[in-house]
Amino acid sequence: MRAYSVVRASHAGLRESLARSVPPVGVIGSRRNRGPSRKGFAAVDRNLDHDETTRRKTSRRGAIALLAAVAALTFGAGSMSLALFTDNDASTWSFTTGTIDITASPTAVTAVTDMMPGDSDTAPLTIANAGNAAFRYAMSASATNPLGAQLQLTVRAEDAGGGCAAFTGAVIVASGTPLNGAGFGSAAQGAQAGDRILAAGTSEVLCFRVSLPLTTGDPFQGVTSVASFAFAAEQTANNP
Ligand SMILES: [Ca+2]
Repeated sequence: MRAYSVVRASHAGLRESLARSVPPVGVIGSRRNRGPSRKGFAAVDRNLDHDETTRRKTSRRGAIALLAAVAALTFGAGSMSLALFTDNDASTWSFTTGTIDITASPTAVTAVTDMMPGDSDTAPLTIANAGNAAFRYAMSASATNPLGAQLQLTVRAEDAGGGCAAFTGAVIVASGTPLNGAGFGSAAQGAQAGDRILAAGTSEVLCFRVSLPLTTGDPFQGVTSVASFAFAAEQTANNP
């Protein structure tokens, strides 16, 4: 029995070694090709074959399970790379242009009637910057005939105390200037002498005085002329 045990142990060791190496199925049968077995070992070999088959099946199942696990890990690694934390962000940038908007009020000064040589009439005009950027502006006056060449214009800044009643503000258009063609500054692009600057949202009062000289003769009795005052504004930004 001792010899049998040694042989059995040897067979078992060989089977285990073969099982670990997972040889091709055809190799299993090669055990019988290693030489004639002892007849007394036939039953034992059958049992060993059964054990070996069971062990190999278990080993193959383990190998398959191992391969499946590796595949799962590989696939899982791919999935994990798709699930990495990411983030995105964006910014917007809006552009809105400024506005140049000049207003003169009133839009129509109360008409003057029954004017006689030597008379004059004074009215305030409020010039406002209704835009959102600073501007400089100029004014030009025109008057239809027949009185266009007779009427004279004086423009002053408002009185120190406000308004035009005293008509003592700084002279903008000198007394005695023919109304038709009078003005200050220049509508030409850029800063010219006489241009006036108004910051956004501010306004100023200009005092306009129109006079009919005493030298006006009879041909001008009972006639009417209309004067227009044009205000032209331009941006000061990037416009020296
Ligand atoms: Ca100008």
